[in-house]
Amino acid sequence: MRSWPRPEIPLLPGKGQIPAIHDSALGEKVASAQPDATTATIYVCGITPYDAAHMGHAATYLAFDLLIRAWIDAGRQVTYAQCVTDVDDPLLERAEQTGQDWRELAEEQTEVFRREMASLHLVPPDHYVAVADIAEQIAQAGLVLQESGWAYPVPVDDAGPDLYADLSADQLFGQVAHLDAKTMDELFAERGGDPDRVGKRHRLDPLLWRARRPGEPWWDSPLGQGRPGWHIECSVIAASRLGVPFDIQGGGKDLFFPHHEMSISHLRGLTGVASPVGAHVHTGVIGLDGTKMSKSLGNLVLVSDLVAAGSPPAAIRLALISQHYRLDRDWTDTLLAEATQRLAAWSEGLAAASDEGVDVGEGDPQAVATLERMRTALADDLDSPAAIAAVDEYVASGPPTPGGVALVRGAIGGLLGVELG
Ligand code: 5CA
Ligand code: ZN
Repeated sequence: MRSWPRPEIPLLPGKGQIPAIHDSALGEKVASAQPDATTATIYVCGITPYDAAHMGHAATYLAFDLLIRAWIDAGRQVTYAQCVTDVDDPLLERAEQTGQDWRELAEEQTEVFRREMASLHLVPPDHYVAVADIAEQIAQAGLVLQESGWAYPVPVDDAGPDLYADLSADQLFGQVAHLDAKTMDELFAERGGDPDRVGKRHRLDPLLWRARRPGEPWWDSPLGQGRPGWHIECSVIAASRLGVPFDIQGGGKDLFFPHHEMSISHLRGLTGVASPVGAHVHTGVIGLDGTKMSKSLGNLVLVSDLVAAGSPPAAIRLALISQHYRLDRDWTDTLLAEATQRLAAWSEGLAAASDEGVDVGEGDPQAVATLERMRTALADDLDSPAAIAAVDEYVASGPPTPGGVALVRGAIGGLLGVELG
């Protein structure tokens, strides 16, 4: 489906490094892309579009945007895929409650999200894929899993059957989250699973295909009429748009179990590749007054509301990246006020008027050093606070040269995605 417009990304002199990134499955930093490849590939779990994007969503997508920008700066071609989970219980329930057609609700909220992502200057995915558009392809994948003994039917009265993955087929299951059986069971129940469904072989086995039920959306498919389960959508989109192995599987921390554990397991079943993902990357949780910001709780600060209230998107962006992406942290007015102040200081200190015709960076070793510090910081698990500190110091160090201004403005725009006024 349609993505959003691509922001302009200034090209910088020299070359950045491929970032090391914290792999949450290994618990250590690894190279975020293959050393000898020309491309880098990333799958980031997309939104379930039943409400506008909040600061938690924005922070998560911004983290991966920093990585993509660092890859581009390192000279890589990037292929980026993201889903839209437009066929899912919470969305269907919301549509039911409000009497809105579920497709209309999904399209409306996806459009709000596109606008927000564009206003925050996020690089758009090359493959932006709605589940409703690939339901049949997902069923086909379910059939492949069933034929190879990785999935089994569970009968349904007056319909069906449903199809479930058989996790016992996957010898490597559990290696993303490394959780004990009790915790897996609890998290599975908490996060959309159905441990008590009668007829399953194991409580954790996840749904792949749900047979048509009255009043629910359905598609014709090789598995009969029905709709896709959750985790398999991400496996199918990643495998078909990126191929395996791909470099990064990304999302918020709340997705590491069961979602990423399950979708990687499905990928193994579909492709036979033991390690279909280079690194699992998870972002910290954004909260409000100490509680996770979430659509289901309703404690939201929306990007669109802040922009409507007059906050420049660049300040929102700078506020969200002023802390490290893996930190659980609160969104606060103070954070935004500090970023607004910083943006003003940068814009004033790096006024662009006189940079025309100047060789970028020439005669300003401090600006060149600032760019290198920013690159080094971002190459170390996307340390955006350290990259921002490097700019702060440059701006505070006195009147810069015109060439230095051009270089540092370019670095701020290209690496941090912040455009100065
Ligand atoms: N559609 C699924 C993924 S396939 C989904 O989780 N959708 S979502 O709309 O609930 O979340 C979209 C992304 O935002 C996910 O990566 C999720 O982990 C992340 N996210 C949601 N809430 C927060 C939060 N409070 N802080 C940080 N990230 C969050
Ligand atoms: Zn996902």
